[in-house]
Amino acid sequence: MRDPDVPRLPTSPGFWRSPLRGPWFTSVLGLVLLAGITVLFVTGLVSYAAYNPDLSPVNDKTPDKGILGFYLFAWPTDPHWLYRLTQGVHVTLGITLIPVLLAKLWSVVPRLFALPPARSLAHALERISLLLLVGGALFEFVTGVLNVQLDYVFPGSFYPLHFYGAWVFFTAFVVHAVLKAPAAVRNVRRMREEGGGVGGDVRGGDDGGEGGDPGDSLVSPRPGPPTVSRRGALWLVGGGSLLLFGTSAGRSFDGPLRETALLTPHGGPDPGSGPNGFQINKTARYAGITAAATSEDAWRLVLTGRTGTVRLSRADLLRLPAHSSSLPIACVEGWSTSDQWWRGVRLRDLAALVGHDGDPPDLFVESLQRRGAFRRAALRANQVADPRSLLALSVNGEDLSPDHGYPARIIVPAAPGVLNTKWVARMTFGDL
Ligand SMILES: Nc1nc2c(c(=O)[nH]1)N[C@H]1C(S)=C(S)[C@@H](COP(=O)(O)O)O[C@H]1N2
Ligand SMILES: [Mo]
Repeated sequence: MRDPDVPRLPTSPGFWRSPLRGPWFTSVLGLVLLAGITVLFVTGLVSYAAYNPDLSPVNDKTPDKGILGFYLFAWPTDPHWLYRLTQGVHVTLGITLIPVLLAKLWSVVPRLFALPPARSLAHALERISLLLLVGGALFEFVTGVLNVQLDYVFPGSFYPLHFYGAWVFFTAFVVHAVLKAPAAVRNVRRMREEGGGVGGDVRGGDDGGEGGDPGDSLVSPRPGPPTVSRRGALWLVGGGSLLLFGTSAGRSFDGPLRETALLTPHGGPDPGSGPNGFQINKTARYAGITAAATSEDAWRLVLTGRTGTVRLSRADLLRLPAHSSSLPIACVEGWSTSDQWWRGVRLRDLAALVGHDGDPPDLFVESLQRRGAFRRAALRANQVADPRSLLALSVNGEDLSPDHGYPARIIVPAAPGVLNTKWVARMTFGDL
């Protein structure tokens, strides 16, 4: 039965009756998000930089980034697990924060409906920034999760959307944090001193520059009976986060731990076991790579550089000095493998074959693959020069499997997986 005293419209403060809502609950969640979203923003910008977008239009996932690319820097090759760490943190933390974000939005939902829409210019500006904040947060989390789970299901590429969205969202986030963080800290402190907080019955509290208007307060003017304590609600949110963390963090590891990643990676192909038994992104079949095209007779690597063009069969490559490096694959989707033992020819040795001795230049790599955004990539000179950077022919002591890029693939330390081109057909050294 509906209580006839309870207003019907969400614009009326009395409509929202949960006794959980209040400055303390909102402040705790807000402070968690302040820390978490800052890390998401930094690791996100870093991820974009790792593509070396200023190197070549081929790598540039957001061609019209303009001044938003001001911070780009040459992506290093050390430590070799760098991208594995930054992107693992980005995706795992993003997934883990989902319950916190939802709880935070729930805790302030009466405010989103509050009337009048604006009491003053300052209030109007604050509410507009709030729209950008809520919209931006939902947009960033939804696009991120969809990309990790389903690959690219957007109208338009994921990269520009997520990148521009991040800047809009983070700008609103900074405005919001500057306005609210001091009050949030005060609230949490005061509640602790007064013994309120988790268990206490909180009515007062600082609304952070709302002018003390009771109609705008987070506390319901006619609270209903509690269905869960404030402590219970925090456990629920924290438990939800823990559950998401526990079912996604394993994607950054091998063996039984990966099996715990129930939510991710997105049901990719089963890599099987053995030397090539580690996570596969796109299969040879998906990429349209046929056995005929990669056969000993058909396949040639075409190297071009200062002194012209050289064509090498796989047997020719096997006669060149072979080197090993232990390197992971680390995908933008957040999953990674532990170090695999790759063996092949150094990129800088291949550069030397076409006239770039000593100081190798940038490199443009093209795959046999005909379609798809990841069939080509540009590598920076520092990546080519690194002695661990290989055109790999084998992994863990066995020839590359078709799905891992047979006859030959790129592997570069610290780089995002997308730069580790599979089924390489052409390598062009020199100014890009
Ligand atoms: N030709 C080609 N190379 C490619 C890709 C691709 O789609 N086509 N995917 C890239 C991406 S996004 C990743 S994460 C790695 C994955 O390598 P793996 O499937 O061997 O684990 O390959 C990279 N190399
Ligand atoms: Mo990837």
